[in-house]
Amino acid sequence: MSDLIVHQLPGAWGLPSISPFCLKLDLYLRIVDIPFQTVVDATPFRGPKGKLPWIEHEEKKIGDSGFIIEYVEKRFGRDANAGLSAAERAVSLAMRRLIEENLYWTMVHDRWMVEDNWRSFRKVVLGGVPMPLRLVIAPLARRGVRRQLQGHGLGLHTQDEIHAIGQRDISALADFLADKPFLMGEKATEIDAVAYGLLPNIMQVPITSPLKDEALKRATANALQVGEIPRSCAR
Ligand SMILES: N[C@@H](CCC(=O)N[C@@H](CS)C(=O)NCC(=O)O)C(=O)O
Repeated sequence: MSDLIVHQLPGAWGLPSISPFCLKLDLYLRIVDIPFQTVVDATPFRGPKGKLPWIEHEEKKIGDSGFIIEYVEKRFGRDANAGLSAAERAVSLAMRRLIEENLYWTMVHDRWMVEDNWRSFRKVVLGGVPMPLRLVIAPLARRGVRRQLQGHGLGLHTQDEIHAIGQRDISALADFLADKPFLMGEKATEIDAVAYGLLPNIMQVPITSPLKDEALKRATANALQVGEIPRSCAR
């Protein structure tokens, strides 16, 4: 049994985790073939950064999927980006920022701020919190997310503007992928874990969203298909 323990948010809708960052780490560890155990946390508060995912390994607790991947690379001597040139690594990093620092927040807006979506999503995201505590936590958590969205800047835009921003990101990703099997070419690299942590969390979620519509529209044209990376990385 592996001594690498990954704490993550629960799964739903056929996904191992409803958190893009948790799903990213899950996929990354499969790409570099490192065994791990998962522990499902109902809330992110226990982690060293107060967010999920986080890991426990050899007495260490590490938060943030990016730092965890750096740690894993050093500790296990694996690098999913090994075959990439410096320029390709730079492109991959820029793409990662687009997905994690921008597109991610448009998804957060859709789940937490769009009234109809929130009504169904809150039962899933807070599903591990017992009643009646969940009723108390739900509006507080939502207020916290609203503040994060405003601090980011995205939350200052109208809903239509936010959707247009997210759709442009999805379209850019689909254009970049084009007819390649993976984003950087023939092999899965870190950026595939990043992208396929987030995209199924948009496409496979039973909510109404122009982001989902855009992703599904583009998915028919190329490999942006739900489950493509998990299948090809399955241990
Ligand atoms: N930069 C972090 C982001 C992690 C993150 O935002 N996780 C979300 C779940 S998708 C979370 O725990 N949010 C709780 C909060 O912000 O209070 C990473 O790469 O791990």
